[in-house]
Amino acid sequence: MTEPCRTAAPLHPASALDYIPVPLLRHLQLERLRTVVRRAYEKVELFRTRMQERGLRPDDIASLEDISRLPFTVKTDLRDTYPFGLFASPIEEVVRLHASSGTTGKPIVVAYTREDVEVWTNAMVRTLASCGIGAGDIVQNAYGYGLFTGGLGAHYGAEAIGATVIPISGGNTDRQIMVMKDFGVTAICCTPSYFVHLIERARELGVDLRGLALRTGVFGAEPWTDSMRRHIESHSRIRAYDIYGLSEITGPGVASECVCQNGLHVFEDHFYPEIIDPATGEPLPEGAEGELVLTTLSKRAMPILRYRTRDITAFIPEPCPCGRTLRRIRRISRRSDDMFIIPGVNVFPSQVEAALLAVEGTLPHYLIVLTREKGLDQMEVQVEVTPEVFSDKIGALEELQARLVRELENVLGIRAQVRLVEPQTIQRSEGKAKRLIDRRNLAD
Ligand code: DLL
Repeated sequence: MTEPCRTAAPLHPASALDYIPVPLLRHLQLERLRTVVRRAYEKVELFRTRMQERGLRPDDIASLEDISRLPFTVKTDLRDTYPFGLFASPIEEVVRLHASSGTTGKPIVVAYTREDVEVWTNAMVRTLASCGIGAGDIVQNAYGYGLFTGGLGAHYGAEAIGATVIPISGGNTDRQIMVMKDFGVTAICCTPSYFVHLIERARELGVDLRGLALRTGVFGAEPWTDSMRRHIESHSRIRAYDIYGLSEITGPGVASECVCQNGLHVFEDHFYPEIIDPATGEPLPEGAEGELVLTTLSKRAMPILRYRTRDITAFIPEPCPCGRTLRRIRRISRRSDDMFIIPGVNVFPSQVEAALLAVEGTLPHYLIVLTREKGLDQMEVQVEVTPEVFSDKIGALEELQARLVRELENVLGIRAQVRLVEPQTIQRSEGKAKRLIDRRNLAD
């Protein structure tokens, strides 16, 4: 943390729970855990069978530590029970469905009762409040509306907090910029990569975001780095906050940064977090990096026990200067399944991003392309350079390329090829950015 964090705007009443004394929180969590385990056991065959296989009955969960006796749930469990197999409520009580497409095959479907939507809204109100948003803010919601949880999740939260919501959804970038300017937008919700695109398009249209009323960005749904945050903040003069969530657990609203911008507070009264060793499944000591596992404590339509998110993070043991008692997790910079292996070395796209942004003259638009030539894996990093560098002499480009190769080698320990490309060459996304193309199987 480079600067002391400011005090938050007047608190929304829903945020009171963010400051709950820890013993009370643990008590509440245990009560809710026992209820949700019972519900999962009684209503969902998969959970009942898994618990029975372990000789476990709901009453065996007598303390929070007992959570580690429960079986994990993984993404394929949601696929295998597609579409409604994990529902714990009859369809008459389900008021909403969302779905997440995933990379292959059928999507996973998630369900909400009216109470579930209320809990989700409460978590989103607390998310937005912790980013300093409240009544009087004009919120441009550029997360996609539809089966993706980002749009409606942020919408319900922003409306409930009393802000004015513009449900513009993703895409149509020129119109986004017009609305932002003409309506006096003060806060925007979208993916960080889309906001980078907005900055760039605004500049092309002769609009400097630094001169607008915009002051807050609520960014999530994909990994991003602190270097990316610095890029965003300096090009738009906003405070860029990181928010985290996933459809399986609720959508956005699982965890959020506060004004300190140093770790995300988990809304632990609704979502119980654990960090485990992804290889052994064992809980890790406080502060160690591992896979985040989440249990829904309040969900009715689709309770999920010990969901393995594949997202890699760590608890931050120290209390947060903002005064919230909710535990913090570090920014999620990677997923255990977005790692790729290049002869003997494990690489995460976020490491590539950090290396690229450490070198001046590049833009945060990049693509990693993996190929296999004569049985050997090749990694090429395509990165856009600023218009200034691009129009410079060839020598400058070559020097930049050499610097990038060195920086990547420093960070990754391997030599990658770097291809500098003109601004606007790499495809922009309206939602989650695609950073990796793996052509190794095709190229064999
Ligand atoms: O992305 C929900 C969401 C919407 C979160 C808007 C934040 C803002 P899914 O489409 O199910 O749900 O994708 C969930 O996205 O497991 C992470 O791998 C990744 N992810 C979400 N937020 C972050 C973040 C929504 N702040 C998956 N940093 C998760 C890094 C994130 N990764």
